[in-house]
Amino acid sequence: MVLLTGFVPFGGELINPSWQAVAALDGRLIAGHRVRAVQLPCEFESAPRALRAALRRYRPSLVIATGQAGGRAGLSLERVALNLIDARIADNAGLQPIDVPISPRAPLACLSTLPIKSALLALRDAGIEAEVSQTAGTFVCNQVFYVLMRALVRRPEVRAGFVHVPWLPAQAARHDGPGMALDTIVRGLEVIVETSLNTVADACAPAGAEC
Ligand code: PCA
Repeated sequence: MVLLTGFVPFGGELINPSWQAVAALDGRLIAGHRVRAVQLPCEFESAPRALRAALRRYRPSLVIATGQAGGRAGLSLERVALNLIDARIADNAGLQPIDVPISPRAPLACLSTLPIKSALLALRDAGIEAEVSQTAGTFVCNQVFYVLMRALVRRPEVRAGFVHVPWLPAQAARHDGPGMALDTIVRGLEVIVETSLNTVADACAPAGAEC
């Protein structure tokens, strides 16, 4: 099966598009795989536990964790999970760790094992705005991404990664920033799941960035 995770609202928002989108895919059959959606708390202490419990419970063959990245215009296929927390705001439990590793003595970074380039091309073909992102930030999403990749380090056959999604239109209007319709986010995640299940070797296409 395919495990999708999304987050509860955080940072004063009333909704989190990541959860709304994966919840819409819960129970769906994609390329012969049943989709299960699990909601994660936006808390440094409990999110990794909830993720590990879901991995044990469902034994998925593909895992895509998702979260809200307000201010980004398209779906962000995250490339790198950093072993670092630097919380700009407190999490939903009131914790604000600054400059601490997620896992002491573990590697500084892990890379997504999703075929992010093939997914990028498939999203563009579907007319859905998307990019490969070189940073998932240093908050709870990056922590969950890092914990996910470490949990699967000895199971390379289980592909996993992280996708950030934009604000929904109503949130975007309040922030005067870019947004994306829920249907488009849902369709985009479906495209990423399909591509991840159907691709053996990732495409070779440029998606880097200059500074
Ligand atoms: N986005 C936050 C945490 C939860 C979410 O949906 C982040 O990008 O870290």
